[in-house]
Amino acid sequence: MLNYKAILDLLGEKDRYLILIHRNPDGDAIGSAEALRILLTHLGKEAHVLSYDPLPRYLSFLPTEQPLQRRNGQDLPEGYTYLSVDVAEEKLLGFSPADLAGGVYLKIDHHKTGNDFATHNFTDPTAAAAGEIIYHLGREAGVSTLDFFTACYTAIATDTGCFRYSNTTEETFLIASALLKEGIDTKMLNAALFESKEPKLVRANALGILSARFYMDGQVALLAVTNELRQREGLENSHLAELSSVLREIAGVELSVVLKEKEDLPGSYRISARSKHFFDCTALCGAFGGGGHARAAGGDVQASDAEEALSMVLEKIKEQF
Ligand SMILES: [Mn+2]
Repeated sequence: MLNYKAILDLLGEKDRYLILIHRNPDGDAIGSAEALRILLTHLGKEAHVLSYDPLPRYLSFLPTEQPLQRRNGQDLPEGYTYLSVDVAEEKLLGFSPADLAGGVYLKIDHHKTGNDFATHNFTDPTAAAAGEIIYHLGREAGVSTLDFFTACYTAIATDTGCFRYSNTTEETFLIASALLKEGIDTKMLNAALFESKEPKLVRANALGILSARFYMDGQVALLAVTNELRQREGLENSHLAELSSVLREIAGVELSVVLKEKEDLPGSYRISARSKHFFDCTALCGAFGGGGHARAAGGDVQASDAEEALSMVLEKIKEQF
């Protein structure tokens, strides 16, 4: 198993890097990738973040350099070594293996499930966010800029739901304390990350709460978002990001599952599962070819319509609950 020093040695061996993140990037994806980019620049390397999807607007305040995106199917820039952060499985990159000449050199992740798709792989499932790992790497490398600490905070605060979710550990608070000592502006950051919701996202949350179905004495909340609903309401993926955690916030709900029909693949639904205390979301999502964390996981289900998709998932929940 690699340690921080060994990872820095590996990073020392190449000169030009592209940092890959997962599709529909969240605060940990962009925060940890931006922090790693700053770290690599500190080491004298050339580095850029490369994202398949655009950043959600609420995160656009963060990067000091906006991520690269492939335009109109053109080839990716040549001569770079690929790294990935916060990506559990290769298919979440969006880019195909054929796109990524030479493959991924180093994978840094914190998901409990996933596969070692890179030449070198470092996964710490005890880290609340990939940003915790990059924070330690940065300390080891002597990075001390405010931009670096701000990116780390964004990663950690978002993946822990502002230090509320069960992945939050003593270590998480110790890092957060150190970041505050470094002078990051938590007032500005928390307002930008948690109190700057787009009206459409709030509307999607409201619609979700009103149309969710509850089972097993209210312990299970299920919701399907169809392409028809998306079009009618003009909702983008980023507007649907909070649905599963919003449903989990309801008293008595142990498990919330949201099925989102894929815009580019009608009849295929992305499963987003969240649990509060005990239900293992990786087991549920594992039954649908996915994975993640015990309290938050994802998968995919194919069905002829939303009703069928919901009943397939509900059946599996009843087996496992
Ligand atoms: Mn993460």
